Amino acid sequence: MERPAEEILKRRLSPLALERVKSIPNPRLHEFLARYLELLNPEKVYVSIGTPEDLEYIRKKALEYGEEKPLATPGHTIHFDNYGDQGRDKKNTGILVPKGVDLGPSIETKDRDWALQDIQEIMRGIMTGKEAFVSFYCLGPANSIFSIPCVQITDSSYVAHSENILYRQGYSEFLRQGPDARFFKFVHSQGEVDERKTSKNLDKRRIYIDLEEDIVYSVNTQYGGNTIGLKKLAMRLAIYHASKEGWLTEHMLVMGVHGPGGRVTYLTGAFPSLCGKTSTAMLEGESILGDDIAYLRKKDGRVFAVNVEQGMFGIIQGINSKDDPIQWKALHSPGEIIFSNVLVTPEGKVHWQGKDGEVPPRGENHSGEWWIGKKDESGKEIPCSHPNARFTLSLSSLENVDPRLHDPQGVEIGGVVYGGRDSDTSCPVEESFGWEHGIITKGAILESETTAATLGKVGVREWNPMSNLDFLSIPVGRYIQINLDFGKELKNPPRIFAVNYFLKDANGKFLNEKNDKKVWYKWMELRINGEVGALETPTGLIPKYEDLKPLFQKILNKEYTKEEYLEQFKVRIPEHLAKIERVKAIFEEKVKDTPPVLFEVLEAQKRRLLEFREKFGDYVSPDQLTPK
Ligand code: SPV
Ligand code: MN
Repeated sequence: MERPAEEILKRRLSPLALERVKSIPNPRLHEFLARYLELLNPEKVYVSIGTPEDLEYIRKKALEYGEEKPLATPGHTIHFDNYGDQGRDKKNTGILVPKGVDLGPSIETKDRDWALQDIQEIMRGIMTGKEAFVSFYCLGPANSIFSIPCVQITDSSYVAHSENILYRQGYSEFLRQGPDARFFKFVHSQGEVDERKTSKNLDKRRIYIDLEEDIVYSVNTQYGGNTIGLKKLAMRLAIYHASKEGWLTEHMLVMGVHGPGGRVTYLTGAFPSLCGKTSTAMLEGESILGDDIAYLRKKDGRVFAVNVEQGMFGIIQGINSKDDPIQWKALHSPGEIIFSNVLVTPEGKVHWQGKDGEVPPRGENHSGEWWIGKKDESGKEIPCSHPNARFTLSLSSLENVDPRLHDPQGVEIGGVVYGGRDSDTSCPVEESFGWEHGIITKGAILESETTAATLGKVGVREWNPMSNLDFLSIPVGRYIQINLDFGKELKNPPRIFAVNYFLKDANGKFLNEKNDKKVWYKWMELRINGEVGALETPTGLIPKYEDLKPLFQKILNKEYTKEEYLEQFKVRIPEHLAKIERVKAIFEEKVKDTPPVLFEVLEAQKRRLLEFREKFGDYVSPDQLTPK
């Protein structure tokens, strides 16, 4: 260890903590810890290497410091975020860029010199009198080409506890990779807290991502999406590196879809937040590898994916015993779960919007003491739980966890799915004509109606390429080009599909039930394995009624009528044309370096739609389509 890092660490760490840190043969790690412990000035530092005692210590501290409270079920705790800190803060989250670098208008950036000074000022001495936790993790399975070691400093025992559930421990990965390790660094402080132990100084909330040093700073916030370093903060760093090295970091679930004869076909799926990603990954009868973030790499002309995480920070709104039996069971069993921003009754039971049973008349929720009918400052009724309320648990506590979750090779991907919240344009499931067509028309032009996962207005249609716009750290045009290039030189590229769970009729009623998606995944599995045909539309390939009907019968024990099918799968030409015009304008005005092929593919799609309209009118029934 170089001085003065050694001197600082000696002064700041206990002999055991120092020994743990010094055992990692990486001077850059020592310097990082020394630099930030000095700046933050905690009263004491706990260095966790992920032993059972370390994990227990952090669990206990979360209770002792009041960031979590115990619930009636053993192992369950509740954490509240500040009423104004219930989602990702897009405005105050920025990629730090040197002068002259422009990532385009869709990506929030901050001038690097200014931001570093700003954050250092906010963070100087912010942990005075507090305990800091230093933990080591690994993104992706250990011992693998995917592995990225990470180190986190935080003064929030809730954040450290959450990370212990959500991520693989990484101390041994630091030891294995030694001085050459490329590692990510996270510095978080919740800042001053109020009497409810929630971050108080939200006006000084900052989340800054420094690509140059692979450091993310987060301060004066507790909400997981702003603070859990390895989640969406690491994602920006990983996207940057992946873009230079020819692999992909995606906002994607990874799941095994179980086909006939015990066959398992692995799919990844990208959905904006609060659009059914977790419920898809948790479909009954299938197996889950991950519900949020995937790394994808190519090997021997094939695509392999891993889950970056090993736990779930899932949305709890709407979870009920009928639609979500596995989550329901896990959420009602003893074991380690952190609930956040749900209602807690005086008996220590939890309730959330859409849960079975009656809403309890009173309790504590994200707004403090709560009773039915309570209104916020603007006179709006406060629901029993926040729509972005969450639960944190380990995937190992789920009965449907896929046995290959920790496979260092990853799983070979047969299909990639894109889906958004779209009330009037796309049909429930459609395959693209190929990789390029899929990346462009299913991924790059994806739109979705906004949700409560980010602060701001809900229900506004927004363009969200690959559901990844919030997390991009490179220009959008380049990101799309990298996705297009990734499909080159593949022996049998994964099929690309679009799904839409949110299609509505003219009266605003959903055309599908929540569980109909089970059938779409079985159909995709059969398509990937060449076992069903399809009908060709101007925008892709849709299922035939005769293939869906028996699947509905078998999987859902449901009579699927021809009328339902025709309504759900009709080609909505005016809406598709309008969408092309909307997104073309965005690409022309807001995206630098759009790959020219994007415009060509959209033009060709527009031509096909116009020809179709000429022949069949505005709305085309699947009965009029040609089998393929
Ligand atoms: C999302 O919002 O996409 C999430 C939760 O998965 S967060 O950690 O806030 O990103
Ligand atoms: Mn997410």
